Amino acid sequence: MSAPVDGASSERHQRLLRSFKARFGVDASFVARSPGRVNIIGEHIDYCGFSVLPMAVDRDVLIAVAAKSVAADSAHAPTVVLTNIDPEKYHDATFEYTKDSIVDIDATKHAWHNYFKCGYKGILEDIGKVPPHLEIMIDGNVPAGAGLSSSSAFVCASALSVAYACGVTPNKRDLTETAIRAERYSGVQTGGMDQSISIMATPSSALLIDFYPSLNATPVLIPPHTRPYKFVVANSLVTSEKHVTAARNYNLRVLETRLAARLLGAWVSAGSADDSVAVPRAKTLREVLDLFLDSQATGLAAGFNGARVGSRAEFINGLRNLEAVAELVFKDGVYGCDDAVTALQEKYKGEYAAGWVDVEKEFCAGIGGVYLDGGLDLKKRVRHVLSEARRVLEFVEVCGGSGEADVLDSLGSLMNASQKSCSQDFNCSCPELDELTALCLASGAVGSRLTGAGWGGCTVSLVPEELVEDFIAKVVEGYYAKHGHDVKDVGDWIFATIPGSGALIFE
Ligand code: NG1
Ligand code: MG
Repeated sequence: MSAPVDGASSERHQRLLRSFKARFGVDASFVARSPGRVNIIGEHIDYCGFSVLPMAVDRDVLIAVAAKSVAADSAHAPTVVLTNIDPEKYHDATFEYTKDSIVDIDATKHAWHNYFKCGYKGILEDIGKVPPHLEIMIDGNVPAGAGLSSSSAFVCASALSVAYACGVTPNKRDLTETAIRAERYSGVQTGGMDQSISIMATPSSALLIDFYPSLNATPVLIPPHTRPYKFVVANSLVTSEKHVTAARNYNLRVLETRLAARLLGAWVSAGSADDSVAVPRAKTLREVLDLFLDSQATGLAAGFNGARVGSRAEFINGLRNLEAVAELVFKDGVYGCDDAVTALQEKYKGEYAAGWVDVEKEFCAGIGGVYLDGGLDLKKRVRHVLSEARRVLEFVEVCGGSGEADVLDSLGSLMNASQKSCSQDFNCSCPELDELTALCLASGAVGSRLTGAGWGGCTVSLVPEELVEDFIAKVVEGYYAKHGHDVKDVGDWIFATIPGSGALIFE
């Protein structure tokens, strides 16, 4: 078993191996790991098909594995014995492989091992192997429900560990695609950001992750040469368990943006000169944008000088124009081209609108039920998504710049604009996150925003390196002490981080 690269994780590594041996009486044959992530900018736009800019953190999920082959003539199905380094908090679980469904996952009853089952089911469907018996011990130190993607780190490490136990080492892209699909078995209509960064991260850089027209990852070096800086993560300590609140939060936003894309797409196509053109059903806002940029049919599209997107600058202008169009289409709640929303809102108001599926199965695929009692505010959601997609590209432009000018303030102001848009247009912040980001800016950060799904969880701040120590002291005093949290654990709540590596196997 090769020791991992840095001191801290090797102590934790050795502790896991010792606990594994004590529990199972044999040595683990390997350890899989996959990290959590911080999203620097690009929130709630991955499931809309737009690019995002996350980086891996040094918190991860470690999975120690021993595999025992199933005798060919054995009547027994392969089993999995799942244990955790903290057995009091996470009780053991055992389950069996079944030929037809591999393993059943009850998304309505959250259990800590559901995420392992997601990875197990997803990878075995894709590699088409019958697994050996598995003895597993898990040690995760990505804080749960904190917006650092503990769930995806868990699913990615699980899928990797099961593939490896079956003698398969999938390439990073295939493993990422599997993990994105697999996590949806947990009941959350996730985008693809978390799994992509967890698996494909490269040390010392963030990744620009594109989902359209296909999955692609480009390392982005955030310029240290202007002023040395750190990204500091600070947890609001408001736990937001997505699988619990999805029907009113996350999944509802997925539905709103999908509906918005549908209406924008229909509106644009409805303007087509040739009425016989079937209205293409746009699935993501990104495809709507391409519809605009490709289509010569509507006067509005002409406003985007109709050319196929060549440069980032043209694409950014296209986003700006589409923001203006969306303001027009979704003004004052009149949906421009389709009163489907009004009808649905009346029909399902206040109920658990599982009824969406009778609207159009393919349209709502994977959404499950959502509560419409909070109403649907498509104009604000679209304004956030399109402006956020533009901010990501502007952030990358600034990073790629010549480097003489001091760019930290430009990067910081893009992060601040993101926080404002998340809070005021996408309504995925909360009072504690609004308070904490404001305090971070008052304590020396040049930029500060919620990171991950929001509704709680962590913030990420861009802090000039010489101010980091003073910054942390001010936030500990002004937030954790003020709210009566016992500051002895503060190291787990607020920490400076640098981009870390992605999924790995240690033998
Ligand atoms: P969190 O909740 O921080 O793991 C979620 C989604 C991402 C993305 C962000 C918002 C899952 C597993 N992850 O991240 O795809 O949509 O919210 O940008 O649902
Ligand atoms: Mg998560």
